[in-house]
Amino acid sequence: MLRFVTTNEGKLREAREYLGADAEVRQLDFDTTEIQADDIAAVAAHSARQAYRHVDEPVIVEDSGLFVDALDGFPGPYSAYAEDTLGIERVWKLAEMESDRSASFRSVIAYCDGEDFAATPEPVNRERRGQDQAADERATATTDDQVQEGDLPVKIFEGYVPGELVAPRGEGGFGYDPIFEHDGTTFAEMDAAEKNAVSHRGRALAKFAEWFQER
Ligand code: ITT
Ligand code: NA
Repeated sequence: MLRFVTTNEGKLREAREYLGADAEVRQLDFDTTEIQADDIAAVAAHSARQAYRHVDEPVIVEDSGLFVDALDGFPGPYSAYAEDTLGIERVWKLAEMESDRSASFRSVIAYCDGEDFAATPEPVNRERRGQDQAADERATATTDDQVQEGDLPVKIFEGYVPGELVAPRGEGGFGYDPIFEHDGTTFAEMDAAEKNAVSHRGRALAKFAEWFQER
């Protein structure tokens, strides 16, 4: 059993869709103090430690964000705040003024169960789900497989998906999905399985699931 610390139903639905067969995922609606940082991995790791200390059971935290290239990565780590304050229509309006509307979603899953992962062998033969392996590797090069010294160890899994901002289309998904287009389709026009096959969260979940099964 695995606790997914989140207040976001959309994230939970996608994690269950993905991990359903491998692990029972239970929501832990525990409000961790989300530290303000430029690095979503640091935010996720901090929350995972805090949640693990609170429940004393294996936990995952997922921190994610939308990064708009022409806006120097805004809203990035402030994506939830920008969604609440501006709303996705106005984030789209900001991007609409730019000629380059490329953007990406990034996801970081932080796992903590109080144990040290140093002795755990890395999985070999990674099965790739979704395309764009190069982009995936670019994204993982930064923060993959961190083990923090001197604090509760946290294992980090990262996922990335490139796309483009567009005027809102589609009814599915959550958050910024209606304005994020990947290969001609917005995330809000995909069902959960289709989105997981290509999304930032799906990629991070794929890495996590592969590692977690070995455990
Ligand atoms: P928890 O922290 O409780 O898990 P949250 O919604 O606050 O939930 P984050 O702090 O990670 O999550 O903020 C992520 C923001 O990015 C939030 O506004 C989401 O709606 C948005 N977001 C993340 N993944 C997304 C996705 O797959 N599709 C659309 N929007 C997404
Ligand atoms: Na949050």
